Amino acid sequence: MTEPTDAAGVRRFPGGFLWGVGTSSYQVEGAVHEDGRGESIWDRFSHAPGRVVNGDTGDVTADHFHRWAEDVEIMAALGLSAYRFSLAWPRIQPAGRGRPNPAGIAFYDRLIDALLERGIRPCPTLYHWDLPQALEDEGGWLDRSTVDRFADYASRCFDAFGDRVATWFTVNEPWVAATLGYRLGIHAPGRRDLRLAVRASHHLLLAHGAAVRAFRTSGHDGRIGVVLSLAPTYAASRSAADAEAARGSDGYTNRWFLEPVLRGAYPADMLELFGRIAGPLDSIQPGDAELIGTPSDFLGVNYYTRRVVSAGLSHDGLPWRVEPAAPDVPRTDTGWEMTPGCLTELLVRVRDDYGDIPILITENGSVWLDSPGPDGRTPDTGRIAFLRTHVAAVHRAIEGGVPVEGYFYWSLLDNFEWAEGFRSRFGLVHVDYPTGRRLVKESGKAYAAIIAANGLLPEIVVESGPPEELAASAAPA
Ligand code: IFM
Repeated sequence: MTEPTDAAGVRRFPGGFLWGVGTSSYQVEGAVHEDGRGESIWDRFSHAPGRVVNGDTGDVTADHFHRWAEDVEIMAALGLSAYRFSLAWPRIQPAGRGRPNPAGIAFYDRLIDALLERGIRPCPTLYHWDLPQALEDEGGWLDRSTVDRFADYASRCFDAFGDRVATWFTVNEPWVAATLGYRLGIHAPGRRDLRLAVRASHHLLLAHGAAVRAFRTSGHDGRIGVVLSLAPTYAASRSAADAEAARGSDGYTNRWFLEPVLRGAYPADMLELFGRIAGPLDSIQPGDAELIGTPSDFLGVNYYTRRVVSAGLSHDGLPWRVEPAAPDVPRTDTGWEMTPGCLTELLVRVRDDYGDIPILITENGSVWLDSPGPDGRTPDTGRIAFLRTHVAAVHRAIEGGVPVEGYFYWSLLDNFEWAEGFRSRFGLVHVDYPTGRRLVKESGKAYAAIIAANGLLPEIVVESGPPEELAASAAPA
């Protein structure tokens, strides 16, 4: 499947490669009280004082609920072949259970049909963190019954949209949902306890497995898989202690999710570590790992940056410390290191360790704070460099034989960036708050050029100069 650099110097991607963008319901939709939508944990959390920068909420955000048709036109103009969005569980089942809300289904019907009319593949995520508050009140992801609720919700989505949707994502970033929501308390529902985070992560993984199983029995054609946020992890030095710390941190962020999903078993070292530090893992029952490992059709990989760790202790006893960003590595406007070379390494590692499961890059993006000038142009050169170097990194992985089948830039629109509110801008399209006016940034145009060429033109990726320098600076410590 390798498509090497062609005679014209274009780094071509395989035919049929998916070029997409991503968003999620709470981050872009707004309209939180319309058409019977129920309350989600993020409505409750964002309205609590002090939880989100500037007191921002998703009440209106990018107003995608009303402006979806315009957004589909923008996607068509960029030449996109796929759109990853999420279904808001509280729009479909306002209280998290029971008969679907017809108006909620109708919204996604309209969106899906319009995408298909423009030749854009709809790729919904079933769960991108907006749990119905009614389920949270019954225990949420700490309670095993939420897994059953989720399987039921997923089945209803397959029934409603399965005739038109060929690509399904189950759960977005269970590590982030569990760690930020239950260990660090900076995402909904705002708990701070490692024991709870481990429990929530297990139930989120079970929810993934239960949804895959429900899909298989639904009789619908199509493919389904989870979306994991993977952080290639490097030791800060060559010392044995730092190497051990890196292995632990990798186990916590990556292997705890990869291994049950792709091998049907939790990693023994992490079971031992969590059992020792967080207490008995009594939420894990016989047969659970097998359910999580129900074969999926692909792996969704979200990649933003690497992680460098050293020996030490976290506030709650995990035996590693995450190092601050290195001063000599370029950073985005949110301070995250730009390390495209680590994306290639990550993809090769996933293939080497877990075999040839097809991979979709389901998120990759960066924050830059440029805004439109008087001429309406947003010259976001940082985002363009990020995009090009990371697309090049994916191409390198494909050349190395990794079966990457698609790339979704995060995000189509500037949107509500969770606890960061609106101050972080991830979009290829600038959104003016509160008017909602959209303006495609220069990065959006650069992405359109990549899509049109199905690859990187030589003037975009050069053999020396900034992009390769960035990749080189990403070599593991
Ligand atoms: O905006 C988020 C998204 O919801 C999940 N993945 C990471 C993105 C950037 O932080």
